[in-house]
Amino acid sequence: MKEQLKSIRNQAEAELSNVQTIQELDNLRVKYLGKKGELTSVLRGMGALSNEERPLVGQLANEVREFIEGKVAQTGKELLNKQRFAKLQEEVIDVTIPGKRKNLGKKHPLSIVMDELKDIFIGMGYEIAEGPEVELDYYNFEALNMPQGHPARDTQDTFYVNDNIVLRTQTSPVQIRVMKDKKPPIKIISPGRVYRSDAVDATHSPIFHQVEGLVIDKGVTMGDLIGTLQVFVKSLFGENSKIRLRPHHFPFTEPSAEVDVSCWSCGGSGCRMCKNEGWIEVLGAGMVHPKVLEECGIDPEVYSGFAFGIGVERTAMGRFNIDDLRLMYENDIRFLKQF
Ligand code: 2NL
Repeated sequence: MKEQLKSIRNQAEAELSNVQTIQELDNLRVKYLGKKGELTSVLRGMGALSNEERPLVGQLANEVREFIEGKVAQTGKELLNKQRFAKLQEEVIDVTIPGKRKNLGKKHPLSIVMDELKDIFIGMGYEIAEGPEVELDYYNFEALNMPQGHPARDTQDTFYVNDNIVLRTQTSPVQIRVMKDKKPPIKIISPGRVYRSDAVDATHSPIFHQVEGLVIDKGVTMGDLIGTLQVFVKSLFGENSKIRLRPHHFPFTEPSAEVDVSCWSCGGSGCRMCKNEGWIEVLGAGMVHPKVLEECGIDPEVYSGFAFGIGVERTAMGRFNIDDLRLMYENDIRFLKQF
């Protein structure tokens, strides 16, 4: 029996030293130490031993058991360590590798100016009105006192979808729709994209942006228009800015004016920015033509109003000193990053 125990011990030691996985280890533990294991079955035979031999064999059996238990525990620890180490190796992170830089976009200069314009007029109590970019000829021209064959139509090279439908050449049709829809008082701006069949160059694009404004109420005068434009220009170009109105003609306003702002670069003394004029044209405006009011169901004997149109591209080019309109539409991040 002593020989048997010793051979169990040696066999267990040999097998345990080859163990690769926790599962294998567990199988060996059961094989040697379990209730039906090899050691137990040897101990079962101890009854047949003499009284002298029994304690000796018992002691040896205990030693072998303790030896195997120790080996199992130690092998278990080693396996666990090995596993952990392998996992750590797998998960190694090289903190010295350069990171991937996120390419953050920037607000487009047109959006910056568009948002500023909206903020200024919202601050003065205006509401924002929107409408279709594909518009009926009626709203884009007829209702604005430009009937078929009117010479002013020629200055707005239009994209026609068919005889009755155009891409809007200004955002005025939005205002026509509001006037037909609601009773005065009306105080709105209509920001948005407009279209003209122009060839592309440094100052022209077939797509551009406008913010038009419209105020209709009893007793609205040219003085209200001028005061509004003064507040607007000071907010956008600075407290010291002044405006100058030059008589002009639009079919949809009477009287009409082109509006200049004192040069934001030199303050009016003359420089490159204003081509030595001291003034820069920023918008057109006027008192809404009685025919336009009438066409929209508003009695010109009771109500009056003013309207104005601001070119967003032109304003942004002035504000940011951009000399070529095409830069606005090329989406070059090196351009966009500058604002
Ligand atoms: C420009 C400046 C302007 C208007 C737009 C307008 C709108 C209605 C009635 C009357 Cl519904 N007027 N808008 C007025 C004056 C100027 O735009 O340079 N346009 C060609």
